[in-house]
Amino acid sequence: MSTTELSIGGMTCASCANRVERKLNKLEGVTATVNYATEKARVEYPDGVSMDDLIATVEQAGYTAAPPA
Ligand code: 9UX
Repeated sequence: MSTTELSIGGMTCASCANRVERKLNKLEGVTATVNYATEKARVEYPDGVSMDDLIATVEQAGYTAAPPA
């Protein structure tokens, strides 16, 4: 299990954060909380999920995601 904080781009209303959150939480073993104000997603994810999986999931929802610097 790992934890990361992704920077989310493209969210233009608070519901966007909920959309991103639900998408990430659909991944097996993933627990995500997205903060619209800070544009950050705190994500706990299992060994079977990669950083690229997380980013691809956010991008499929129509937003951008970047790992911590
Ligand atoms: Mo708000 Mo975001 O109307 O995809 S939900 S812009």
